[in-house]
Amino acid sequence: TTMLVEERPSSVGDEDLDSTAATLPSVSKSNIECRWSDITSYAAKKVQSWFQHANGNWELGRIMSTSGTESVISLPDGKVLKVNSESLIPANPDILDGVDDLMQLSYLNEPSVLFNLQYRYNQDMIYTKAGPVLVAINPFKEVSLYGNDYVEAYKNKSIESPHVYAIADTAIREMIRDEVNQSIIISGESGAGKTETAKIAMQYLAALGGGSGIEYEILKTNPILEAFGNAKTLRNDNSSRFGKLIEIHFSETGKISGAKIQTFLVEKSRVVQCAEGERSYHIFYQLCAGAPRALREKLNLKDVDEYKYLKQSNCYSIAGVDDAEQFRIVKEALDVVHVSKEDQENVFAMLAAVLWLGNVSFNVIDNENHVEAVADESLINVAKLIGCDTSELNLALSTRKMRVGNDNIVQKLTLSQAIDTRDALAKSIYACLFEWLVEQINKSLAVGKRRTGRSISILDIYGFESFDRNSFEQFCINYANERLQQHFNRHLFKLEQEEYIQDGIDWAKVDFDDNQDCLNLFEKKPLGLLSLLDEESTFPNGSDFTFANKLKQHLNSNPCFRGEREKAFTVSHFAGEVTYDTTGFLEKNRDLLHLDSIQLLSSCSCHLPQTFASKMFNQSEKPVVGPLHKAGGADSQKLSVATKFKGQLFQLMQRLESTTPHFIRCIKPNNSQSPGSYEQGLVLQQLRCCGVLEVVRISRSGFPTRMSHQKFARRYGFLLLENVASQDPLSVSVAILHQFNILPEMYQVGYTKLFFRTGQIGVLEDTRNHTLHGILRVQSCFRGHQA
Ligand code: AD9
Ligand code: MG
Repeated sequence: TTMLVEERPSSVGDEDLDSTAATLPSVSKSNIECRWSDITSYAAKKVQSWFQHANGNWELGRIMSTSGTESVISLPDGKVLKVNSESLIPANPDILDGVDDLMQLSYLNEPSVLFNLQYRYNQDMIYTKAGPVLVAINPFKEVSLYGNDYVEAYKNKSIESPHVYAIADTAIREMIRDEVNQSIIISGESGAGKTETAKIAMQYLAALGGGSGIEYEILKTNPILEAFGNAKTLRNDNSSRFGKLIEIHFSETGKISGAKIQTFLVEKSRVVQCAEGERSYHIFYQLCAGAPRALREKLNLKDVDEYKYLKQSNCYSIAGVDDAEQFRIVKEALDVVHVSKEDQENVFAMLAAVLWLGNVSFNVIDNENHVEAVADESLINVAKLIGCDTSELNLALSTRKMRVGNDNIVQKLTLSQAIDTRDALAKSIYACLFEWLVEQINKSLAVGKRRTGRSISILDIYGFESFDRNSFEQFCINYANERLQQHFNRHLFKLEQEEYIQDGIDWAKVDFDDNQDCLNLFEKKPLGLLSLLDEESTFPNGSDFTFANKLKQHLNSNPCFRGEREKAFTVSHFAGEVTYDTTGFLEKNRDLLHLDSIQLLSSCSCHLPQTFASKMFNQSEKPVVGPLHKAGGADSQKLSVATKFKGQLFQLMQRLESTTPHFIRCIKPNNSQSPGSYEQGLVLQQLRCCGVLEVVRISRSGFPTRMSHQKFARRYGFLLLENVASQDPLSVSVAILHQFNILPEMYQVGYTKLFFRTGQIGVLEDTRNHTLHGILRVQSCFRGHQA
């Protein structure tokens, strides 16, 4: 019998008959193409179709009959409905349920994609490929997909299912094979799982490239950065309030040799104000809960509810989190990255200073509402902690030195001005502390002077945000996402294009719309959103209102822009329209710290503030010439926040541009951070926003399936009904295409390969499988007879 199996029918002439026979289900599963051209023929086959309920959810139904524009469908619960045929969307055959790459779906419509992801999610298969992109759906519970066994399995390639480990593994291999730096770019909205995904990728890289011990330090940066840069928000108990790029360096032998962290735009405003139910940065609560007695006494620490900055949001703890224990973990991590005990204490002193600053209050001293700080415990503590006199501190908080013409004058501040000055000081101390920490970590992780190796960068940046009310923070975040999206599009498009050009394909047919128009709206000079914002920010009399008017005046003809009532405007982002309220834009963009505060910090005796003060001076674009203080204007000519951010983004893009990118898109399946709940509408909105459907669309508009002329002719040649005169693979291929009536727009013939649109190969594959089945059946009958 063995002999007989090996005896292949000569007409097949296929090199992989045996393997095909063994894997029939998976071959047909990946390639079946449904070519029913109209709903009538669906009905004939009682095919499955998507039906949308009034609440927006999709359900799978079976078409029972169709007449005219109406169809009768039956739903799983037994209900039978008469619906408009046009409202039905074709569903994939059962055999495609839960495929691990969305590209394998015959129908890539929204409900099919949603259902496929849900089908997998219900079985804890949280990872799915969407062509070149990995989609990760947050499980909100522990899933047993990680750890040493899994690392080993992905390393040995004994598991193939989509995973962050697989992405990290590909990155390492390609880095070594191609000698090109790699990047893993993680995006998704708040709470979708970006930071966790980044950590999972880091774990894999550390496991494979470990050995020197530096990988341990790299992993320990996570608890530190999370303590200082994450906070509980309404969306995520551990929300990152900064963007992060970590570049992990490898030696020539593939071992980790060091790392470098770059951070982007930390949300400073959270230090002085946060919404009800949210928290400020974790580290404040950790310090208050976990500081040992000696430290408490030294810093005069109180309980969290005695600090106004922490008290205002009415939320002190996070379910399931022990802040005191976290404090211990952070201190240990600081030890690991070589922050000395002395510096650690300085850091804690600065945190305490920020907390006490929030408690500083003011007394009105005259009838023009001018104020003076109350010389109470808080003022005394702040002065002690930052190392200055209470009187100096009081002056810095309640007056402003100005230069008018040639005269120096001292202006007294009103209550609201003094509060702003106090808060600006607190925000600056915190932001500088954060920057200083990142610097220390980088020193500890520094790659040796011989930078011969290669690197893998992991980007964990805030995702696209669209709230009821969107402010300057969303404006910056969404601009960043617009830039990232362009990188994403360009890259995926470019790859395709290169292969088409190489094979002589008319790639102009692959139409593609990018988001250049929206980026231009932001970046064009002088009439773009960023330029106009900066211009208005330098005008002494500029206000949010004049800014909004200026936008309307100059940008209303731009198709991506729409002026709104009052002080608002709308931008058409790639992920949807967002309306921004300009309130606070100018102030946040100027981000002024008055020179008095800078001088105060540079003169005080504590070691850290001096480092900060020099940082603040360094932020100046150029040496400040002429009068330092302009009445009502900027105190120092430092870069605006938006301009600085734009510069950072350009640098980031340049760095990413020189790497081979791997994209991971995280999805949040529900808004309650709870396991097992998959809200279709929410998932769909994110798939649209983060461009997953777009990628699938791009891939569809391209020709993702490729096969050489030889392989194609070998694989399907035996299906030809008529003999082809010439036996060259190209002629055979063309004859096959004609026989199966594959439409001309569905394929392209290249010099060496045939290129097909998604799913086109399916019909051929299906027929081939049927024919092979038939042949095998005949064979086994034959075998039976012999026996
Ligand atoms: V934000 O933009 O920083 O607000 P992220 O970073 O996208 O957000 P994060 O990684 O913090 O979200 O995930 C939120 C929570 O989801 C985590 O705290 C975990 O409780 C949960 N999560 C995310 N990914 C996983 C996972 N792979 N396994 C288990 C997860 N839990
Ligand atoms: Mg995060």
